[in-house]
Amino acid sequence: MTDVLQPPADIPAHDEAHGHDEHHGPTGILKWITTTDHKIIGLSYTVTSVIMMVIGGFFAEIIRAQLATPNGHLVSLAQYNELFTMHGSVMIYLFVGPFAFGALANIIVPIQIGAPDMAFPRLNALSYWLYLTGSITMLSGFFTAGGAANFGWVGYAPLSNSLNTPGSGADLWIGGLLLTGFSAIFTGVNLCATIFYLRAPGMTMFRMPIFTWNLLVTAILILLAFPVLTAGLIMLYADRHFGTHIYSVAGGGVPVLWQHIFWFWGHPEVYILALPFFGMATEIIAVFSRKPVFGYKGMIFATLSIAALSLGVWAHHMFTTGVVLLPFFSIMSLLIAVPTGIKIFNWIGTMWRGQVWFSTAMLMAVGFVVTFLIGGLTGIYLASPPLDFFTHDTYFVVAHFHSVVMALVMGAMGGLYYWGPKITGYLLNERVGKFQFWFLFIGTQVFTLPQYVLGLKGMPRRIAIYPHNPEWKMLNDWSSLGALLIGISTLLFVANIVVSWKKYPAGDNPWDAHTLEWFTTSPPPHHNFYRLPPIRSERPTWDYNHPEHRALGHGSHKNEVAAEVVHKAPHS
Ligand code: HEM
Ligand SMILES: [Cu+2]
Repeated sequence: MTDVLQPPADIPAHDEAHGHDEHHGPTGILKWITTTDHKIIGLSYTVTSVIMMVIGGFFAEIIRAQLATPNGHLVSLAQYNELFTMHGSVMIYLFVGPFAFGALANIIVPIQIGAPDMAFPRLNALSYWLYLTGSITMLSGFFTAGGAANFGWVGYAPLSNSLNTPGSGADLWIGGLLLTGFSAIFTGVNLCATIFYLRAPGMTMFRMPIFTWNLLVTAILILLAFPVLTAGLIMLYADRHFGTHIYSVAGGGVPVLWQHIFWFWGHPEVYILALPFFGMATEIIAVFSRKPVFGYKGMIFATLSIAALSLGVWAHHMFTTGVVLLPFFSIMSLLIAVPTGIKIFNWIGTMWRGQVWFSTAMLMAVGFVVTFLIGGLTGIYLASPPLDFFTHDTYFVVAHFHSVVMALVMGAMGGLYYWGPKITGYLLNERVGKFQFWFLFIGTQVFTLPQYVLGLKGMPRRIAIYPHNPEWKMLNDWSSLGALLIGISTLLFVANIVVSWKKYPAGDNPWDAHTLEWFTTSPPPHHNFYRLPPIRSERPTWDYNHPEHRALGHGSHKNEVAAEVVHKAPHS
């Protein structure tokens, strides 16, 4: 058998075609608006979501500046409510999610499984445009007379009804969420269809890269969770404008129903946000330890059980409401620690006795694991009702979820350093990258660790001033300093893009990586591949480049014949 699948005669050989776009049609801005190429859509997602991160981060810096003194006057109390609401909303709804399953997944999943594009390229384009318009809709609340939404990113009833929050900023928040919600649902459909139906010959389910596996599970969670939020938002809108009383006691409704609906989406959402980065960290750690993933199947089953459990823990956000079964939701929440622990051990196992190369991407991945571990361990405390009663609505909670979400920021940066060169064709500067990492990592701990103590001392969340507790100032100052360091890390990232602009050509496979996206060119051609290597394990590119190591891979050699087929784009 041949070692490389040769292109059929009608596909140009890889060198001649490199750099040319064989796709006919509009150019420039029209090309961008009409494109259905998953890589260009993914790049649009990347740029938009990173801008959202900068906007959300800007709000955060204002919040931290306000809290640096006990009686700050930087913003009014009303503006403060808008700021923390929109900070949380922008970060969760408009940055992390779209970055994970819109940007990274869109660009990487089809290439990792040897597909020419997503299964439904036009639906994919629609997802992006819904996301962009939804984001603009939500942010436009700032330009209305009453200001942006101000009831927290969770929009609890009855605070969010038309009596307590009359303005149109709240309606724009609901409208923006409906649009981005549909965007996410369509992406979920697309990812499932792509992964189930467009895998290249030889790419069996248990040879799929862990990143793709995690995105499959993420997509299924999206399909289970997001429609519930969408329904809840429509009911909220009806309560506000059509005279229904679904969430209001006055008309016989139940306010706490909103919390059930919101968190039935909201807790799986935590894993919708995190699983893509788990997958990404798994790949980066394996590549930069120059070893296969330790416990490949164990990782997959851990992901599946995390996803299953995550659907049954929503009421751990509602322990203090008094209307949920505490032991059940507590035990279910604690159980999630088991598969998560398996992952942590597998990551350590992957690095164990490997030749570890601490590139920026690897530092970000390890920073992700360490910081997520801090967030996960403090989550175990919160999953215990008596301890949660003590810390509910304090800065302990703010600290817990910022350990988690700042880990995701490190994950996002790891993804950009690792996969960015594949899609742009150029590497980022490693020295600036390492500075960025250390500012981000140290900044994160300086920002969150004092907040745990503040929470135990009783500082409530969502307060703009604390004039009667000047003793909280010192820890708040540390936290604000951490926020400043994080802000500097973001500036270093922007600076790195500027100084590295088209400077360091990446080549096809700068990291000597494992999976199919590293077999094709950087950036890949219009339909991703001119040829594919035989797929005999979950590391086809590595197998191809290191024939001497092939026996170390997973999977058997039984299906070699299947890989003989040339994978060809179905349409053009
Ligand atoms: C520079 C980094 C960040 C800083 C300095 C920061 C700061 C803050 C602060 C001080 C609060 C508490 C506001 C209050 O309760 O009065 C807050 C709330 C929040 N943050 Fe962040 N944050 C950062 C990054 C993130 C990221 C990356 C995410 C999510 C991906 C995020 C999500 C949230 C959410 C959901 C809330 C709760 C908002 C609410 O209470 O309604 N933050 N942030
Ligand atoms: Cu939760």
